[in-house]
Amino acid sequence: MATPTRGFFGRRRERDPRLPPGQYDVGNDWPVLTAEPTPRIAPETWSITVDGRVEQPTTWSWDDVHRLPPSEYRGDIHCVTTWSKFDTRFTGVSVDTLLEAARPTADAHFVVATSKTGYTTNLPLADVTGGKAWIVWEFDGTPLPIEHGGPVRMLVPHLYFWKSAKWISRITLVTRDQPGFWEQNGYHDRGDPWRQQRYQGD
Ligand SMILES: Nc1nc2c(c(=O)[nH]1)N[C@H]1C(S)=C(S)[C@@H](COP(=O)(O)O)O[C@H]1N2
Ligand SMILES: [Mo]
Repeated sequence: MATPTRGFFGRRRERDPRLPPGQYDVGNDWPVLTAEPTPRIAPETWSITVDGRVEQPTTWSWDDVHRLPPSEYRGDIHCVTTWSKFDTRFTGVSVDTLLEAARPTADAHFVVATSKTGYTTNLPLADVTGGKAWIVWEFDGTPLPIEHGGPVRMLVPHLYFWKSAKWISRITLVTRDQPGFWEQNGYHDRGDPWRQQRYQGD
């Protein structure tokens, strides 16, 4: 009787430990996922405002953000549509730097990120502080393509990518959680890929 050798069936490839459950490695591709027409925003006309429950509402122009201490993210990103992309490199500034200037008040516990297009997404303040969130204008050392949110997008890579608002224009500090565009349409409120928080109730 022929006995299959261990190697024959045992050679299944090890799952990459960087891959959260239910995700696949998209490789060099970077899918575009946008629920609205892509806006054309000239860097000279772009600005970002941090407002709401802050002591010092502040607006930065394109030139202003470039004068802030630069900060880079190197690592992986995960989309709820099941692709993950490894070893990305984004450059911009840490959201911490913006918040240091605007100074959230003690009752600020959540943020709403708003795009120029009107897209919104909500996050606990704790998910955008402590070196976990950026606004970015470069990908792999080149200007962020407009379909990926250029000139400037938010980047919150430890959560599913719908939390990373493209064409970011405003970060508003609020006392209570305010579900954003996808969160009102069935997506999970927090979106942790390691816990597969895809939809409400997950
Ligand atoms: N302004 C805006 N930001 C957005 C979206 C959008 O439709 N509009 N889509 C979100 C979703 S669902 C995902 S998965 C990512 C996709 O980013 P990408 O197109 O650069 O891959 O952007 C997020 N940010
Ligand atoms: Mo998405």
